[in-house]
Amino acid sequence: MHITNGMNKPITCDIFCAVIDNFGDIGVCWRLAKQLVHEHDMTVRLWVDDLLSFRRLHPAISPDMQIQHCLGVEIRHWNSTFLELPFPKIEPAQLVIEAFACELPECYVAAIVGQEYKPIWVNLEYLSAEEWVAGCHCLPSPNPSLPITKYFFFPGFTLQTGGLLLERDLIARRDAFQSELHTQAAFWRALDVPLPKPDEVRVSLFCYENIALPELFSIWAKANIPMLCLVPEDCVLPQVAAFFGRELVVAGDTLQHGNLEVRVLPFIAQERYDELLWACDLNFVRGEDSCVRAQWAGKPFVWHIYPQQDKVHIKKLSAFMDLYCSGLQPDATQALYSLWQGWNIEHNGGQAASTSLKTAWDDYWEHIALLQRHAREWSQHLSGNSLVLNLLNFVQKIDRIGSLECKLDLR
Ligand code: TRH
Repeated sequence: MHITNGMNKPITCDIFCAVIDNFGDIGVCWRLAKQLVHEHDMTVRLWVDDLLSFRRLHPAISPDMQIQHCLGVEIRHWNSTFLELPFPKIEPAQLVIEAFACELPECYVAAIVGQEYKPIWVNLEYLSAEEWVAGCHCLPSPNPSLPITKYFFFPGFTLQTGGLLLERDLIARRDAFQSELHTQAAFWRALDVPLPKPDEVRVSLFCYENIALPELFSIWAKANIPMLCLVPEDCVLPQVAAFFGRELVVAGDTLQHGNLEVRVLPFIAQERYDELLWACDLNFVRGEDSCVRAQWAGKPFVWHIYPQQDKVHIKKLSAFMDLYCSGLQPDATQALYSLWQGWNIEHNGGQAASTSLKTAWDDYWEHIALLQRHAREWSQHLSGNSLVLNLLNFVQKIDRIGSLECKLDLR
């Protein structure tokens, strides 16, 4: 029988994050940790195996420290195998979050099992708009050999899922930023980027290497309006350099071709990246976390999906486009599909796009006012479904139900 600790609301939490690649895993875990501390007064330990990636999102992180404290969160360097340090003997927290099915240390699991009052153990899953998610959200997974159960918790876009990470004050901060020209001006000045010209289109571009990128740049170079494209320093820079016939580009560089100006930005701290998304007319984003943040920005965006094995991502992309476009006018929907499919062409199972990228871009831009309105309404629509509130409600529910957990629908 699962014995829980009869808590009203958990007070302590351990979050485990193994960074597979890039920044999405730690990006999500860091947001979650901060929200639990700042909005729910919890004591959070965040176990991360890659402090160098973490430091790019939050420059105050020191990559060499086993234990450090940042913005109220205790950060532990986990799995530092090169130092051959064993996992410390600690008492598990009341709420244990394993991010994206990373494997918890054996001795930590043994410590969970050894507790008289067992923690609630949740596996926080990747985000997907696919329908099956609603059926799996909150399902228990009893351990085959140990007297402990973990629960699947799926973020998502509908009320049948766990919702999305959204800080309590984010929408208000976004609205203030977007309505205050002097705040935006200060933001651009701090990035050493000139203020927007009246007729200019300002785009942020965060993507994986993408075979469609040179073509998109050519289209923008021939556009009849000035296009300013801001590219954060990351893996796409060699492609940017190649387009401009350069060996190398680095943060601070400005490159011009026709009506396209590209400015390379440094990789900025996570909070500032939100502001970049709020300040641009259009955002190209990727993976998971930047895609969610682009939705909170209430601005039109184009998603470069993270490629997965067995082409799972193709269904994921379609499921999201279907959901996002429900309620959007058919012409604008078609324009969005064409551009997103063109942008994800190499991940699209080899399927050729039905329209050229040039036509897709022109159609998209023709509908930009509608897409802008839709983006705003979409962010409003999503904002009532907070992942952290759902998670804490769920944890309290399990705790109340206790031993009946395996038989009940806990959603
Ligand atoms: O970096 P990503 O591609 O990350 C992930 C991981 O690859 C992960 O393994 C995979 O499963 C997932 O994608 C789907 O993209 P993502 O998720 O958008 O994360 C980027 C993070 O970096 C996000 O928190 C925003 C942040 N960021 C900054 O803080 N500053 C910046 O300048 C930029 C461009 C991004």
